[in-house]
Amino acid sequence: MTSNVDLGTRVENSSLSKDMAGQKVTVAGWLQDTRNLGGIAFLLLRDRTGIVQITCLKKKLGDESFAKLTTMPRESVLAVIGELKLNEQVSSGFEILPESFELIAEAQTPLPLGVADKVGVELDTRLNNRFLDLRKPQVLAVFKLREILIRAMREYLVSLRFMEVTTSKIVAAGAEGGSTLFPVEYFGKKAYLAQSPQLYKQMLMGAGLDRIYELAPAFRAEQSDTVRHIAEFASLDIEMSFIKSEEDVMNLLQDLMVHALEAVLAQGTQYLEELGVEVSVPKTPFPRITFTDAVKMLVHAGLEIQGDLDTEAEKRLGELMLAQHGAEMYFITKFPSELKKTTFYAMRDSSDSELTNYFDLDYRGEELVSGGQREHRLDILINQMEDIGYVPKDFEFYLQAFRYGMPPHGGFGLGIERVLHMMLRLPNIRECVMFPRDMYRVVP
Ligand code: AMO
Repeated sequence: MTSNVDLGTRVENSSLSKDMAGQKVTVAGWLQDTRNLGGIAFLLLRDRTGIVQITCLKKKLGDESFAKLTTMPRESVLAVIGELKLNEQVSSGFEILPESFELIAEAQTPLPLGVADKVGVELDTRLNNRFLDLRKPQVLAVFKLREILIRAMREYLVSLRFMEVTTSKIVAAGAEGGSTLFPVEYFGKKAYLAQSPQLYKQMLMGAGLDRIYELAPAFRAEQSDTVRHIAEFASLDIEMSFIKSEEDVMNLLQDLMVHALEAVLAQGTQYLEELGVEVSVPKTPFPRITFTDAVKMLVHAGLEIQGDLDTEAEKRLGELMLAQHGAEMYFITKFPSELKKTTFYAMRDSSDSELTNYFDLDYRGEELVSGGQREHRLDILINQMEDIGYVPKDFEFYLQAFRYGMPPHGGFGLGIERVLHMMLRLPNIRECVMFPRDMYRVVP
């Protein structure tokens, strides 16, 4: 009874319904499970949209076909043509009775990773077998939500007439400090993978593009192995001109976050349920706390703070902001100049040069975004570079853009995986990348 099934007529599992009772349908997917009771067997066939039950009757199929269908290894690819029949005992209310089928690709045994099994598996094993891991609905859910989040962010920026740009990821100079640069052999010259599009997005303000955004990979040779750092992340970068202060950037950012989370709630219910997480949309305006006040709050809570906030301090601040302000998302503003030294492009506060017009956006104790107002006055920018020992000549391609009319501007860089990490309360940021890169992993 095996036949060549016409896959062109295939219906996705989520498109099947009780209304189709009596119709002949073609379905195809991966064999998740087989339960053989002798004269009758139940197969679960999964595609990206869901699972359908295939009920095989030995009497109807004949011994040979029945044996073939019911002994296929799990996760093999199978196509079935059969009648959709109502059956109240099945959770969907229907099943398919096969008339013909085709084993398209048999899976080898044993599987390196169970797809349907509920047993916990180490993240490393899952990542080593990511193509199988991604067959699990709860893993796919993360990437469905990632897609919804990104689409909503794009939509929002486009609605405000931001133009999408793509800048080069092979660069001659780093913008975010030398310690996390990946060197690249570039036709006998020294080059690096871009840590961020920082210098280019500013140059585009000099080009008069006014409002731009880019969603692209950013590369950081992070030496520390943590649950919130990866070596390649998706960075949503924006830059806007003619701002009065960093407040304009923060206002845009908070509205962007609200729009994105609203979209996740509206379009992603099924995936949030799959993951068992609840997401709430924060109210605007997000609380703003200066860096200095954040330190005071933490010291009051018994922490010792020297210099920047470390992971523990950030986490604690997240708890305090939730307890005292009911806020999951909040801005930390006016970062001290001392802490933003390598950020030579950050504008200093006009009334206190010890402070910058720079902020972070944190979500329950993890940094999602940093940004601020840039220094657009060339002489001050060069001074700030020289202060940290940078040679302005190395950045001439960038500085040129400031010589012929550079408007005041600002922007931010947002880590997409950081948003997902916190929003979905996942234990490790690597769960939010299909094929993550870190100190120890470059395959698959
Ligand atoms: P910054 O270096 O703070 O700022 O990076 C911006 C945001 O990028 C994300 N991020 C990371 N995510 C995962 N793994 C990493 N290793 C990693 N490193 C950074 C974080 C962070 O908040 N040019 C500035 C932005 C700007 O001012 O426009 C910049 O890159 O979410």
